[in-house]
Amino acid sequence: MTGSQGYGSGMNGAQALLRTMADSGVNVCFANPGTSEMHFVAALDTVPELRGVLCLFEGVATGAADGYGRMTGRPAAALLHLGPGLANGLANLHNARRASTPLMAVVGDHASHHKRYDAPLESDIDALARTVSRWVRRPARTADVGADAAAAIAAALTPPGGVATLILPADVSWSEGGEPARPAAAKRPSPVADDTIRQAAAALLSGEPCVILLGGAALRRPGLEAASRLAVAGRARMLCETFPARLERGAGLPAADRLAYLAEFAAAQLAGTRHLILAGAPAPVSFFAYPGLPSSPVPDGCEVHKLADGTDDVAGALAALADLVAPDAKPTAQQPAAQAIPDGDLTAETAAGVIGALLPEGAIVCDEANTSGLWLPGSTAGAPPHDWLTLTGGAIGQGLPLATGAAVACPGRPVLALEADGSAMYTISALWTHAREQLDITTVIFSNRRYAILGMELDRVGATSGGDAARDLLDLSRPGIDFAALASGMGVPASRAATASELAAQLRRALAEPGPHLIEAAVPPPF
Ligand SMILES: Cc1ncc(C[n+]2csc(CCOP(=O)(O)OP(=O)(O)O)c2C)c(N)n1
Repeated sequence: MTGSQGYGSGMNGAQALLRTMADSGVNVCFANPGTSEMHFVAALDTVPELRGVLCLFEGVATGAADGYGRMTGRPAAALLHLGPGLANGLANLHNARRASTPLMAVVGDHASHHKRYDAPLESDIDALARTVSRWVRRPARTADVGADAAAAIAAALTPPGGVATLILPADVSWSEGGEPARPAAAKRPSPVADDTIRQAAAALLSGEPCVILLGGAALRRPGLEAASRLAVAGRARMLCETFPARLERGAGLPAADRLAYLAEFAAAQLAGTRHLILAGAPAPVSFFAYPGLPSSPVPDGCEVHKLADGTDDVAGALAALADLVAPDAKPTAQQPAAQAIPDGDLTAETAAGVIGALLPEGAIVCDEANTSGLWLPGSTAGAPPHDWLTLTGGAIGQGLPLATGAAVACPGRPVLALEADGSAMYTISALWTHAREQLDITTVIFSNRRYAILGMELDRVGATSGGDAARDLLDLSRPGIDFAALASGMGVPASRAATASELAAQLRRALAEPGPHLIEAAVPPPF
């Protein structure tokens, strides 16, 4: 049989699926299973190369698979229970889609003959899956499961990467006749046409103000260094997309400022630009519409050139462009900057100072600090080299799950989850998985007891009549949330810091000890 590896008979659909996944390099499954996935669960014992990681909410499983995919470039699986399980996982699948993360969602469904009875968990799984997936398939026969799984993994890996969803009917899973399949070849990024590179070169040589906007794969060292050559030669300023999936930064790497979240600030960063060259980033747009403000921060009269998108070899295109217009330029490197540990009151700014001073080499930072994160880019710029992962799709509740997946992906590296309190509460049960798997994750909760950003947005959208009732809906102080108690209740050692020096002492200790920790940093809202 095509694709069969000669395992012979005696395998059910689930066993063929797991065998295919492991053979195709899917080695981790973040799971929250139910009855329809029991054969998948049972098959884990027959395929030891596939590690199951239990998550207590589907949004944790999907966010963890996102973090894993961002750090390895390979898909993890998220195992979800029918439509409601998928629905619980959708927000973080949305973030994964925005991050272009390779990810395989496996959603169990009722047995084919059971569907027409409209049992309580019956729903339109395919429709839900399509909102976030680039590929959706439900094998109709057990013999197809292996080949469909291999196709799903290839689809997830097709540049720039995305979510592929395999919907697995219970009877297809439990029936005998499964056929494992060989890995299907995934496409590679395409080389950028010479003409496109020449057009970008002409813009850079025009003498008019140019900005090169970097995103996706351009934010790793080779892309950053090629873009830096353009900047050094005075051909363009380099900027980074607002919410990168994974940005390599710190001492020894070229520094790229991120385009601001607030449209007015982004417009100021782009003011006067005549050529905006997109290298792995989409054209920038304002996160929201505001009365009287434009949706795009790109100035009038600025020409937008697409050098490369996520399907292209963006680093190769940047290097070719640099060879054309900046042949002798060498990339710059951010100098190490030793930070003094700040003293006194704990604020978002002093907390950022502490984190900048103590950030260990090779750290993976999962940044969902929201308004408390304003000072982090500055305070960590000269820290030892690290990766910075952000909230790509704006759906909060991502940081703790993302850290879970990053830590599973990179067991030798320290992971720092920098979390705003409101966002942390969406997927707080991720802490239980941090403890269960003994992941080396230090979580810092910026406990400002508000939805602070929404207080600002209330004014910015012109909802000025907002009074006490409106402000009350953005308040998290009644009752105050005791994050240290929540964490220790889930097996994560925790503490609370009320001053900058307490934060420094607790962070030092947490980073020095293996395994998970949580520090609740009591900070006032920045505005
Ligand atoms: C899934 C999802 N639900 C709701 C929102 C709307 N929202 C945006 S920011 C925010 C509150 C953020 O508060 P917190 O995480 O505490 O950060 P802070 O603004 O205080 O820094 C909410 C509810 C969202 N972005 N995503």
